[in-house]
Amino acid sequence: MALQAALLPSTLSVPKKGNLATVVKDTAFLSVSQKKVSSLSVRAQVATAPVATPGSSTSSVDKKKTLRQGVVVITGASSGLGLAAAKALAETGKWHVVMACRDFLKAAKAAKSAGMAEGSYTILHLDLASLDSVRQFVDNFRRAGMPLDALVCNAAIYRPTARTPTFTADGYEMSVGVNHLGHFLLSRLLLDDLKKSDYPSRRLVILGSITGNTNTLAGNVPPKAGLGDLRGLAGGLSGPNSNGSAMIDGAEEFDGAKAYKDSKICNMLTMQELHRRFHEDTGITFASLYPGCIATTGLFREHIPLFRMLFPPFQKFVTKGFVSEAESGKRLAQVVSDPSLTKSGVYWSWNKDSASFENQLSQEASDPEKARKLWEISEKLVGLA
Ligand code: NDP
Ligand code: PMR
Repeated sequence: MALQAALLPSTLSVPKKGNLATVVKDTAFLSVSQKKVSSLSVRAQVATAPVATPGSSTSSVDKKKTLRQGVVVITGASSGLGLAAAKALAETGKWHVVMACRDFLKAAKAAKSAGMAEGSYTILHLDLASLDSVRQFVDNFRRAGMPLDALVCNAAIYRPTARTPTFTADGYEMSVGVNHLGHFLLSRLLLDDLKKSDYPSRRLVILGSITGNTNTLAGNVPPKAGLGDLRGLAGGLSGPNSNGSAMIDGAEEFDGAKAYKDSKICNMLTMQELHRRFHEDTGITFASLYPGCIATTGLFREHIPLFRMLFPPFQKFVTKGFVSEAESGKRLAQVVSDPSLTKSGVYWSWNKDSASFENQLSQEASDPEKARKLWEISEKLVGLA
């Protein structure tokens, strides 16, 4: 069937996009943003314990509290879901969005053309394909003096046609390096900042996907996700002193589509491991989600043109799993800030009427032993252990 042939990963390859990263070093610019964060406050009902925050005050008359703006960091906010969620959150006036992006100019243009109000966001450079850049981002963020109330690990790359691996600055296979290892280090470092926040509901959100879950039809489209016994990751994922495999399961042959799906299992396992290790002590909400099939985003930029043409109508009219960028942005914004989604350790999804529900992960994506092992190996690879 022509449609199936077009939608299944092909062997054609498309040139990789160049990286036009610009590093933000201007601390004057950062301090302007900081001022904006603390000076803009939002009237809101606070149901939780009182918070002592800059810009907050209590009225003994109406028992209302002025809640300061929350600060949310969103990785990969220069396009697709990340940009749509950044816009949705910024528009409420309740959030200042830190857009953590590898391409400063692209992010600046994207924010402008999305109509985001000046002062509602700050762009900071982050290239998840470099662990040094992740550490530098954390330093820059801290120097900016903003609190951290929510972190969204959203950025990702998908290399469906790649038959040979490419590598991060640290020598790790690119999909796992960017989608999982970069975010793993970022989450671990920023956890301290989330702990320090006095915001009523602090959240750490990591994007998952249906295609990483083999308990779904979409998750059974080949190549299927599967981490095996993690021998490829433990073997260094082709980095320095690696055992040679660029696949997490240690497979000899590289498969770009599987590498992405594997990285999504890592994202969902990491969220649950964070929940087990830190939720009770810190009260931070850890969550993951499948936002729906946003078939029009840049995620598919490396796929063949025929796929990019047929995928949106296929998802709209055949699977009916299609969701617009704007709608997916609202869903992610909900996971960041909706008072009814405070439960930790949940993988959220939405039904046809766009109502959220707690979804079931596949056996592998919810295996606590695998999550622990993944955590320990990842710690070593990012230099935390
Ligand atoms: P996009 O390609 O539109 O967005 C991905 C973002 O990640 C871009 O902003 C991109 O930056 C950024 N990025 C890529 N590499 C790096 C890097 N090395 N450092 C920093 N940022 C980087 O894709 P989507 O919006 O579709 O994807 C967003 C998330 O949603 C992903 O986690 C994806 O797995 C998930 N998801 C998507 C689905 C879909 O149907 N699209 C379905 C399920 C989950 P740049 O703009 O510079 O390229
Ligand atoms: Mg899938 C039954 C529903 C369904 C849903 C919700 C998705 C979502 N897909 C479904 C079914 C199918 N897909 C079927 C039956 C086929 C065979 C024709 C199919 C094919 C297919 C391909 C080739 N689908 C894909 C691809 C991709 O390259 C995308 C991918 O795997 O990216 C990793 C993809 C996706 N399908 C989805 C979603 C959400 C994706 C992409 C994004 C992601 O998981 O992040």
